[in-house]
Amino acid sequence: MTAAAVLMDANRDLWDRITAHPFVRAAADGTLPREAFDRWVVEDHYFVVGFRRFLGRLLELAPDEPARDVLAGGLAAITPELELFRREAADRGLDLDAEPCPTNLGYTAYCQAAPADGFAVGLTVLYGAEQAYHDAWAAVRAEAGERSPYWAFIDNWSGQAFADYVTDLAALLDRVTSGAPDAACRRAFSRVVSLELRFWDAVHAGETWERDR
Ligand code: MP5
Repeated sequence: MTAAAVLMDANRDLWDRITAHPFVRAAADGTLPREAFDRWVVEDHYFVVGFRRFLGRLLELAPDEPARDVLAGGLAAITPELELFRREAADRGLDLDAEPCPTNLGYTAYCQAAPADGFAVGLTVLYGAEQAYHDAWAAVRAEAGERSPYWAFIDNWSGQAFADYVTDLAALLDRVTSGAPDAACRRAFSRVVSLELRFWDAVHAGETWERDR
């Protein structure tokens, strides 16, 4: 079994809840309320801004040129992605400086902290987040067509280029863990799966910092 297969197998139940999440389903069948997608644009833009800084750190820790090639490819793809978010936010009149919700702040901060636990743990976090986004948007793509208002985003994470990148990340993870992710990697992957699910929950429900005292 590959490292990716070991990690996925251990988290299959939660993984299936990501791809069947009500936000993902509604984006696929065209019933997603406008405010929900607006929320996602602002929250995910925040996540990607933080994720780019995380990727930069991971690139610095990479053990060799083949690893740096894969990570540098991912880093390069983020600029056009951020431009897509900026255009969408401008079209929708959204404020990208809005405060992220607690779950998003926590997830983004977790990604940025992960490289402190070493390259293998950081790469596990990267692979988990990218595979989760690929699978979620591939589930949207399976139902929604090119005429979906979300097509640019759907294609960004479910197209061939991104699928190849995720495959390369899985192969790199297999190499650096010798096919057997250690306890720290397994824990990092489980956290990412839970945080992905909570991210969709938060964006769908409109989580805020307000709380009952
Ligand atoms: C990604 C993302 C993928 N944009 N948002 C979440 C919540 N998880 C994963 O990262 P990228 O950099 O957009 O490929």
